[in-house]
Amino acid sequence: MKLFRTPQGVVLQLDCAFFRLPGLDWDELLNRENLAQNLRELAQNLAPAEEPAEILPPVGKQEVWAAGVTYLRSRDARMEESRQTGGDSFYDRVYDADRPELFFKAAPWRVIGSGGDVRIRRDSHWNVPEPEFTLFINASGKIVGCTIGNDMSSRDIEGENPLYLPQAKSYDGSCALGPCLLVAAEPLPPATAIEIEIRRAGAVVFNGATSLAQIKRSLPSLAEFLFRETSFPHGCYLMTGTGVVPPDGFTLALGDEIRITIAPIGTLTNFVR
Ligand code: DO4
Ligand code: MG
Repeated sequence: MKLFRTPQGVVLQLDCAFFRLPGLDWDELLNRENLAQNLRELAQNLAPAEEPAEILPPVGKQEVWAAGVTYLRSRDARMEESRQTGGDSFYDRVYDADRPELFFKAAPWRVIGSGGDVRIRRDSHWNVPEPEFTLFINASGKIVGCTIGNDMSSRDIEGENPLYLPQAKSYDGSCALGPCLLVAAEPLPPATAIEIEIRRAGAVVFNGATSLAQIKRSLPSLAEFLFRETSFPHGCYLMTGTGVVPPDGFTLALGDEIRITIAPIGTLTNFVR
Protein backbone atom coordinates (compact mmCIF):
# COMPACT_ATOMS: atom_id res chain seq x y z
CA MET A 1 0.00 0.00 0.00
CA LYS A 2 1.09 3.57 -0.67
CA LEU A 3 0.85 6.77 1.37
CA PHE A 4 0.75 10.15 -0.36
CA ARG A 5 1.10 13.54 1.30
CA THR A 6 -1.21 16.07 -0.35
CA PRO A 7 -2.20 19.68 0.40
CA GLN A 8 -5.53 18.23 1.68
CA GLY A 9 -3.90 15.66 4.00
CA VAL A 10 -2.75 12.05 3.86
CA VAL A 11 -4.10 9.76 1.12
CA LEU A 12 -3.80 5.97 1.26
CA GLN A 13 -3.72 3.84 -1.88
CA LEU A 14 -4.73 0.26 -1.23
CA ASP A 15 -4.79 -1.97 -4.29
CA CYS A 16 -6.31 0.39 -6.87
CA ALA A 17 -8.48 2.45 -4.48
CA PHE A 18 -7.63 5.77 -2.82
CA PHE A 19 -8.79 6.73 0.69
CA ARG A 20 -8.45 10.15 2.32
CA LEU A 21 -7.22 10.11 5.89
CA PRO A 22 -8.20 13.64 6.99
CA GLY A 23 -6.97 14.98 10.28
CA LEU A 24 -4.21 12.39 10.59
CA ASP A 25 -0.76 13.68 11.38
CA TRP A 26 1.85 12.34 8.93
CA ASP A 27 4.65 12.07 11.50
CA GLU A 28 2.47 10.34 14.10
CA LEU A 29 0.94 7.97 11.51
CA LEU A 30 4.28 6.82 10.10
CA ASN A 31 5.55 5.89 13.54
CA ARG A 32 2.57 3.76 14.59
CA GLU A 33 3.30 0.17 15.54
CA ASN A 34 2.19 -2.35 12.89
CA LEU A 35 1.73 0.43 10.34
CA ALA A 36 0.62 -1.84 7.48
CA GLN A 37 -2.05 -3.50 9.61
CA ASN A 38 -3.13 -0.14 11.04
CA LEU A 39 -3.61 1.31 7.54
CA ARG A 40 -5.71 -1.65 6.43
CA GLU A 41 -7.99 -1.17 9.44
CA LEU A 42 -8.33 2.57 8.76
CA ALA A 43 -9.33 1.91 5.13
CA GLN A 44 -12.12 -0.49 6.17
CA ASN A 45 -14.16 2.41 7.58
CA LEU A 46 -13.67 4.80 4.67
CA ALA A 47 -15.29 5.31 1.28
CA PRO A 48 -12.97 5.33 -1.75
CA ALA A 49 -11.99 8.79 -3.00
CA GLU A 50 -10.46 10.36 -6.09
CA GLU A 51 -6.78 9.93 -6.95
CA PRO A 52 -4.94 12.98 -5.55
CA ALA A 53 -4.39 15.71 -8.15
CA GLU A 54 -1.42 17.26 -6.34
CA ILE A 55 1.19 15.54 -4.20
CA LEU A 56 3.82 16.82 -1.78
CA PRO A 57 7.13 15.13 -0.90
CA PRO A 58 6.44 12.18 1.46
CA VAL A 59 8.21 14.01 4.29
CA GLY A 60 7.00 15.69 7.45
CA LYS A 61 9.67 16.12 10.12
CA GLN A 62 11.98 13.38 8.82
CA GLU A 63 15.65 14.13 8.14
CA VAL A 64 17.17 12.54 5.05
CA TRP A 65 20.47 10.66 5.36
CA ALA A 66 22.36 8.80 2.67
CA ALA A 67 24.70 5.84 2.37
CA GLY A 68 27.51 5.97 -0.19
CA VAL A 69 29.76 3.60 -2.12
CA THR A 70 27.39 0.69 -1.62
CA TYR A 71 27.57 -0.45 -5.25
CA LEU A 72 30.69 -1.39 -7.23
CA ARG A 73 29.80 1.12 -9.97
CA SER A 74 29.77 3.94 -7.41
CA ARG A 75 33.13 2.89 -5.97
CA ASP A 76 34.75 2.76 -9.41
CA ALA A 77 33.32 6.12 -10.55
CA ARG A 78 34.43 7.91 -7.34
CA MET A 79 37.91 6.38 -7.52
CA GLU A 80 38.27 7.60 -11.09
CA GLU A 81 37.05 11.15 -10.34
CA SER A 82 39.42 11.57 -7.35
CA ARG A 83 42.51 9.70 -8.61
CA GLN A 84 44.39 12.83 -9.70
CA THR A 85 43.86 14.55 -6.35
CA GLY A 86 44.78 11.46 -4.31
CA GLY A 87 41.35 10.87 -2.77
CA ASP A 88 40.71 7.54 -4.53
CA SER A 89 41.85 5.21 -1.74
CA PHE A 90 39.11 6.51 0.58
CA TYR A 91 36.43 5.03 -1.68
CA ASP A 92 38.24 1.75 -2.10
CA ARG A 93 38.60 1.36 1.67
CA VAL A 94 35.04 2.32 2.58
CA TYR A 95 33.60 -0.13 0.03
CA ASP A 96 35.25 -3.00 1.91
CA ALA A 97 35.08 -1.63 5.45
CA ASP A 98 32.69 -2.88 8.11
CA ARG A 99 31.49 0.69 8.80
CA PRO A 100 29.52 2.17 5.86
CA GLU A 101 29.72 5.71 4.57
CA LEU A 102 26.69 7.58 5.96
CA PHE A 103 26.12 11.29 5.49
CA PHE A 104 23.45 13.88 6.22
CA LYS A 105 21.66 14.75 2.99
CA ALA A 106 18.77 17.12 3.73
CA ALA A 107 16.61 18.75 6.35
CA PRO A 108 12.94 17.91 5.74
CA TRP A 109 12.07 21.39 4.48
CA ARG A 110 14.73 21.13 1.78
CA VAL A 111 13.27 18.00 0.15
CA ILE A 112 11.70 18.32 -3.33
CA GLY A 113 8.78 16.06 -4.32
CA SER A 114 7.89 14.42 -7.61
CA GLY A 115 7.15 17.01 -10.29
CA GLY A 116 9.32 19.59 -8.52
CA ASP A 117 12.56 21.29 -9.54
CA VAL A 118 16.02 20.09 -8.53
CA ARG A 119 19.12 22.26 -8.92
CA ILE A 120 22.72 22.12 -10.00
CA ARG A 121 25.20 24.28 -8.10
CA ARG A 122 26.30 27.45 -9.88
CA ASP A 123 29.91 26.86 -8.76
CA SER A 124 30.06 23.36 -10.27
CA HIS A 125 30.49 22.18 -13.86
CA TRP A 126 29.94 18.41 -13.49
CA ASN A 127 26.59 17.33 -12.08
CA VAL A 128 24.64 14.08 -12.05
CA PRO A 129 21.50 12.65 -10.49
CA GLU A 130 21.87 9.51 -8.36
CA PRO A 131 18.85 7.19 -8.45
CA GLU A 132 18.55 5.55 -5.04
CA PHE A 133 16.26 3.10 -3.31
CA THR A 134 15.37 4.94 -0.11
CA LEU A 135 14.27 3.41 3.18
CA PHE A 136 11.83 4.86 5.68
CA ILE A 137 12.97 3.80 9.15
CA ASN A 138 10.60 4.56 12.03
CA ALA A 139 11.54 6.09 15.39
CA SER A 140 12.17 2.60 16.82
CA GLY A 141 14.72 1.86 14.10
CA LYS A 142 12.47 -0.52 12.14
CA ILE A 143 12.37 -0.37 8.32
CA VAL A 144 8.65 0.04 7.56
CA GLY A 145 8.60 1.51 4.07
CA CYS A 146 10.51 2.83 1.11
CA THR A 147 10.46 5.49 -1.56
CA ILE A 148 12.57 6.70 -4.50
CA GLY A 149 15.39 9.18 -3.97
CA ASN A 150 17.50 11.40 -6.21
CA ASP A 151 20.84 12.23 -4.53
CA MET A 152 21.91 15.13 -6.80
CA SER A 153 25.70 15.37 -6.76
CA SER A 154 28.43 17.72 -7.95
CA ARG A 155 31.17 15.35 -9.07
CA ASP A 156 33.90 17.97 -9.65
CA ILE A 157 33.58 19.29 -6.08
CA GLU A 158 33.44 15.79 -4.59
CA GLY A 159 36.44 14.70 -6.71
CA GLU A 160 38.58 17.68 -5.72
CA ASN A 161 38.65 16.66 -2.07
CA PRO A 162 36.55 14.13 -0.08
CA LEU A 163 36.24 16.79 2.64
CA TYR A 164 34.07 18.79 0.23
CA LEU A 165 31.40 16.06 0.26
CA PRO A 166 28.81 18.11 2.21
CA GLN A 167 29.05 20.88 -0.41
CA ALA A 168 28.84 18.41 -3.30
CA LYS A 169 25.79 16.72 -1.80
CA SER A 170 23.80 19.12 0.32
CA TYR A 171 22.47 22.40 -1.10
CA ASP A 172 19.09 23.84 -2.12
CA GLY A 173 17.35 21.51 -4.58
CA SER A 174 19.81 18.63 -4.12
CA CYS A 175 17.42 16.08 -2.64
CA ALA A 176 14.24 14.72 -4.20
CA LEU A 177 11.99 12.00 -2.75
CA GLY A 178 8.69 10.53 -3.91
CA PRO A 179 6.19 10.10 -5.31
CA CYS A 180 4.86 8.24 -2.24
CA LEU A 181 5.86 6.06 0.69
CA LEU A 182 5.38 2.36 -0.07
CA VAL A 183 4.47 0.43 3.08
CA ALA A 184 5.02 -3.27 2.54
CA ALA A 185 4.98 -6.16 4.97
CA GLU A 186 7.85 -7.87 3.09
CA PRO A 187 11.07 -6.34 1.70
CA LEU A 188 11.07 -5.85 -2.09
CA PRO A 189 12.68 -8.78 -3.98
CA PRO A 190 16.41 -8.46 -4.88
CA ALA A 191 15.52 -8.46 -8.60
CA THR A 192 13.66 -5.15 -8.18
CA ALA A 193 15.01 -2.73 -10.81
CA ILE A 194 16.06 0.89 -10.21
CA GLU A 195 15.84 2.66 -13.56
CA ILE A 196 16.75 6.18 -14.65
CA GLU A 197 16.12 8.17 -17.80
CA ILE A 198 17.30 11.72 -18.50
CA ARG A 199 15.58 13.68 -21.28
CA ARG A 200 16.81 16.87 -22.89
CA ALA A 201 14.46 18.74 -25.22
CA GLY A 202 12.34 15.57 -25.43
CA ALA A 203 15.22 13.21 -26.39
CA VAL A 204 16.75 10.61 -24.07
CA VAL A 205 20.37 11.62 -23.37
CA PHE A 206 21.08 8.96 -20.74
CA ASN A 207 19.42 5.89 -19.36
CA GLY A 208 20.62 3.17 -17.04
CA ALA A 209 19.48 0.60 -14.54
CA THR A 210 20.60 -1.52 -11.64
CA SER A 211 18.80 -3.75 -9.16
CA LEU A 212 18.62 -4.20 -5.42
CA ALA A 213 20.62 -7.42 -5.85
CA GLN A 214 23.70 -5.34 -6.76
CA ILE A 215 24.00 -3.56 -3.41
CA LYS A 216 27.03 -4.68 -1.39
CA ARG A 217 25.53 -4.20 2.09
CA SER A 218 22.36 -5.45 3.73
CA LEU A 219 19.66 -2.82 4.20
CA PRO A 220 19.13 -3.67 7.91
CA SER A 221 22.87 -3.22 8.53
CA LEU A 222 22.72 0.31 7.03
CA ALA A 223 19.75 1.15 9.27
CA GLU A 224 21.51 -0.32 12.31
CA PHE A 225 24.63 1.81 11.76
CA LEU A 226 22.56 4.96 11.29
CA PHE A 227 20.57 4.42 14.50
CA ARG A 228 23.56 3.22 16.56
CA GLU A 229 24.28 6.53 18.28
CA THR A 230 21.67 8.83 16.73
CA SER A 231 17.96 9.09 17.54
CA PHE A 232 15.22 10.11 15.13
CA PRO A 233 12.03 10.95 17.05
CA HIS A 234 9.97 11.17 13.83
CA GLY A 235 11.79 8.38 11.97
CA CYS A 236 14.03 9.19 9.03
CA TYR A 237 14.75 8.48 5.39
CA LEU A 238 17.95 6.73 4.32
CA MET A 239 19.03 6.78 0.67
CA THR A 240 20.94 3.55 0.09
CA GLY A 241 23.46 4.61 -2.56
CA THR A 242 23.64 4.64 -6.33
CA GLY A 243 24.46 1.79 -8.68
CA VAL A 244 24.07 3.94 -11.80
CA VAL A 245 26.55 6.67 -12.71
CA PRO A 246 26.47 8.27 -16.19
CA PRO A 247 29.74 8.18 -18.22
CA ASP A 248 32.34 10.82 -17.30
CA GLY A 249 31.51 13.06 -20.27
CA PHE A 250 27.94 13.53 -19.10
CA THR A 251 26.71 16.46 -17.04
CA LEU A 252 23.17 17.66 -16.34
CA ALA A 253 21.90 20.83 -18.02
CA LEU A 254 19.16 23.30 -17.16
CA GLY A 255 15.79 22.02 -18.39
CA ASP A 256 16.69 18.31 -18.18
CA GLU A 257 13.91 15.97 -17.06
CA ILE A 258 15.03 13.18 -14.69
CA ARG A 259 12.77 10.15 -14.32
CA ILE A 260 13.65 7.47 -11.77
CA THR A 261 11.44 4.38 -11.66
CA ILE A 262 11.22 1.58 -9.13
CA ALA A 263 8.09 -0.18 -10.42
CA PRO A 264 6.47 -1.21 -7.10
CA ILE A 265 6.81 2.39 -5.85
CA GLY A 266 6.28 4.47 -9.01
CA THR A 267 8.27 7.16 -10.82
CA LEU A 268 10.03 10.16 -9.32
CA THR A 269 10.11 12.92 -11.93
CA ASN A 270 12.09 16.14 -11.52
CA PHE A 271 13.22 19.02 -13.70
CA VAL A 272 16.60 20.74 -13.50
CA ARG A 273 16.01 24.50 -13.04
O1 DO4 B 1 31.22 9.23 -1.26
C1 DO4 B 1 30.54 9.84 -2.00
C2 DO4 B 1 29.09 9.71 -2.19
C3 DO4 B 1 28.65 8.35 -2.55
C4 DO4 B 1 27.21 8.27 -2.93
O2 DO4 B 1 26.44 9.19 -2.79
C5 DO4 B 1 26.69 7.03 -3.51
O3 DO4 B 1 27.43 6.05 -3.67
O4 DO4 B 1 25.51 6.99 -3.83
MG1 MG C 1 24.41 8.79 -3.59
